[in-house]
Amino acid sequence: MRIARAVFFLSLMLLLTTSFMIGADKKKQNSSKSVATLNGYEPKWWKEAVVYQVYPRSFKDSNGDGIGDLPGITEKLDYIKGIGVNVIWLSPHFDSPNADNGYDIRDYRKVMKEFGTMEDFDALLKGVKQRGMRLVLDLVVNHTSDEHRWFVESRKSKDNPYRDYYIWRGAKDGHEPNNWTSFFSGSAWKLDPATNEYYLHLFAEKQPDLNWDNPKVRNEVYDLMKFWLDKGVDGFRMDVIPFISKKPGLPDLPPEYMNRPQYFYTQGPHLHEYLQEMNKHVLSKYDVMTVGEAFGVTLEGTPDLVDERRHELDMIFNFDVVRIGHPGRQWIGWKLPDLKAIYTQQDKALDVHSWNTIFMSNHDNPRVVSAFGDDSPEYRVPSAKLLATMLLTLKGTPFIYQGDELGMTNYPFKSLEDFDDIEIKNAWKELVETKKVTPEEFLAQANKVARDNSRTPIQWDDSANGGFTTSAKPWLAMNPNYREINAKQATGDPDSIYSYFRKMNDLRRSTKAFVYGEYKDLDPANQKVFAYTRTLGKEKYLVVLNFSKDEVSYTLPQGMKAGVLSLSNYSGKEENTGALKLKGWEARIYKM
Ligand code: TEU
Ligand code: CA
Repeated sequence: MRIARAVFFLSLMLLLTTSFMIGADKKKQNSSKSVATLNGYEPKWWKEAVVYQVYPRSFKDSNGDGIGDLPGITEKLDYIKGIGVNVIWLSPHFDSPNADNGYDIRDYRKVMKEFGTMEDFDALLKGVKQRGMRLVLDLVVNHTSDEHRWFVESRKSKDNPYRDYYIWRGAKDGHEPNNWTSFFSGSAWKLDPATNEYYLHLFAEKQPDLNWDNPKVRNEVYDLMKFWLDKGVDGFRMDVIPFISKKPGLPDLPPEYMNRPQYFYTQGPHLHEYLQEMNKHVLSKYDVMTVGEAFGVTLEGTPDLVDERRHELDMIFNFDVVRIGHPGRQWIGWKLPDLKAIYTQQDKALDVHSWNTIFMSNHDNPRVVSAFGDDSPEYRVPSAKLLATMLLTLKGTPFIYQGDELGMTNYPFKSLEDFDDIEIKNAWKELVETKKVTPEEFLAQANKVARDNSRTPIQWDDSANGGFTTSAKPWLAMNPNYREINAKQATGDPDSIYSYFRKMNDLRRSTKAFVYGEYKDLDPANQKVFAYTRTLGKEKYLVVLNFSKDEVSYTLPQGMKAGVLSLSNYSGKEENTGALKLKGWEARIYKM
């Protein structure tokens, strides 16, 4: 008995010491862990990913009500996979009264009824995973819908337990508490009759801003994030996340910010503290990716959000490129050297501890081929392929917006009735109804910059309403060019933009230099040609893009020779020399 007990204790001791030693060993390994880096970067799946943004309302209608829905997306997952992408970012699919197409959320744990049910969501997630892809959701937590339960309570009385979930102020000298403006026209304050106080809304009146200084609000957000992460989603795109912390005392916008208030709204003192808290409580516990929509964040301010040692976000969307042609409301156009300069500045501003995104379009901006390429019948296809080449070879995680793989174009808007978007409708009231701008001028501008340009439904085939819906009336009119430009044509044509995206993605997937390689602009001042190299160790690629419809003879600088042609958007012969004859909108990739 005694011996048995002694043996038992001895073996227990032995077990404890060995497991302690294993533990100690593990710790040691961790502290001195040296991950093999690539060009100094720590490899991560989300750095190597290519993301495809789905705007559910416009993707595919499965039940004939004219509105895209989740089963519609599930039905088309092979189409998405066929582009060669491996992450899907889903624009908001949560319960919403749709004042701003789902960016006004009524219930974060419910699926928008027009889009389907939670079972439909689970089926979508399962389908994404089965195909080896990942799903990222849109986290819209700077504001909620005014129909959210929290706001319904909050507005009831000054002593309601939810009052402090939002930002309420009394009038100042008989008017709004300060001069802040809403991005959707007018004041950012709305007087609420129930308590005779104003609430803050940086976007629509139906989008009251949450009060992030209230720890209860922050915990609610962390809980809802966990709800979706525990279902197995792979991260979040975070809507206007730098606006969550407001400047104490809510001071007036200084005059120099009146036309660019986003640069003021991002200056709240607790932004980084809240993001680090979110990381600690939620994100650090999952292997997920985060991308912050950083409207109003400068390049200098970017590392503070994305430097991996700070544990805030993985990457952000910087607006410099997407807004180069329309920094304000007006379309002013853009010049190639300025576009190149932005990429160089971004590369310089971020070191190996930070990561960038590359995107040129989304649901808030015009179509990529209309804004950056040439959407005329002659050059639409080559220029869309050239843009795909650039998007997938610059340094940063690329984001493709739905329909860009088909070369979908801006919409020919003819009257106010053609629009759905609250931003443009409010702008019409502000500018046309007050006679500041004529209807003709307004429409000419809207045709260039309006958000609805990119929100028209996906053109699936050449049948009625492009096969998007069996309803006679899609929620937003189809672009009439669906008879020529559609997925049925594109998926069956080896020379289509869609097929080119797939080839380009195949090349990128097998070429780490396009992900981690050093970036160098060879010829920053050239007005027509964008030529750059991506170098990772001995692997070096040259990308040459002719951003014009003119034929260009381009001599590579410093006696450089092009190398072996890897991919081109024209079926031309290889020119392994230092002098290249480029056709209009020709794009070439060489292995050097
Ligand atoms: O966008 C905010 C934003 O930064 C702008 O692009 C905005 O859309 C507008 O054009 C400014 O003039 C995000 C969403 O992407 C957008 O769809 C929402 O409307 C907005 O936030 C509010 O949630
Ligand atoms: Ca539907």
